Amino acid sequence: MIIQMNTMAPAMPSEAAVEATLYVIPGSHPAMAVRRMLELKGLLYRRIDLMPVISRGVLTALRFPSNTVPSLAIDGRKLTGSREIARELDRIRPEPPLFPVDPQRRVTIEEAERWGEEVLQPAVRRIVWNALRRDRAPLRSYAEGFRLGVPLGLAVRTGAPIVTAAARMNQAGDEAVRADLAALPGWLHRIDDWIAEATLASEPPTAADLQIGSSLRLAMTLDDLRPAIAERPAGEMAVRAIPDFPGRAPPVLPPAWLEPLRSAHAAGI
Ligand SMILES: N[C@@H](CCC(=O)N[C@@H](CS)C(=O)NCC(=O)O)C(=O)O
Repeated sequence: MIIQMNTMAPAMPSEAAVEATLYVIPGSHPAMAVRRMLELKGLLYRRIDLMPVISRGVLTALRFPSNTVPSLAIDGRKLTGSREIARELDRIRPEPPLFPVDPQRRVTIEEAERWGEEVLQPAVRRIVWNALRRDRAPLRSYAEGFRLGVPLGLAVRTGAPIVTAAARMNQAGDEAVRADLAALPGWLHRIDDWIAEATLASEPPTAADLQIGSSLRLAMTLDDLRPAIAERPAGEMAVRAIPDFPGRAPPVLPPAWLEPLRSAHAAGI
């Protein structure tokens, strides 16, 4: 069995219940962003955990607009994509807002959110799949707390074809990932700048904080990357926005690939 239903408590149980079902896969950073959105808004939902790759067929069969997670069925609508879901959640339950009311500030937040989804999110996904292709053992830690319908040990032992397929589907080849790692110091700098100018790190978090924070949280599950992220404003913002993110992978990426990140970190950049 691949689908497993989990009942999640609402953050604010007094809120009127809205019928919602969220489809996720373990380790999915945009799915974690949407989990936090639902939690912050106190929306009761059912979570269905899917296996990576197989998730695509399930979501297609369920007639979601696309075959990726997060996908959310809510109020009779089927939505796919963290950005679309954020907007629908603000419409259904305006408080606390994921987007500011002030139009100019909204544009700024939406730009940061879009960059988070289009640039940072796929890069972190590629890096993590590339790392898991080198060492599958940490898969178990990412699936902690998920109910996939098969024992976790078995899922990890038999997961090689899924990891290979996911790495291929997400274009997580060595060349792309080395380029992502070379770009990462600049991206972290950019996020720190956004925090300094109060575009990011709002309280409660905006859609941009959750979009970017969830990618940073996933990146920080890699021992290869965490030291260069955790103690800077970007890392602190991410932990505030997304307090819990399961998963931990020991060092596995080639040291030469990490050199740009390590030297930027050592230089305090
Ligand atoms: N950019 C999309 C995410 C789309 C996406 O690629 N999601 C991944 C999980 S992070 C997925 O569904 N992968 C399916 C698979 O690995 O088979 C969003 O923000 O919602």
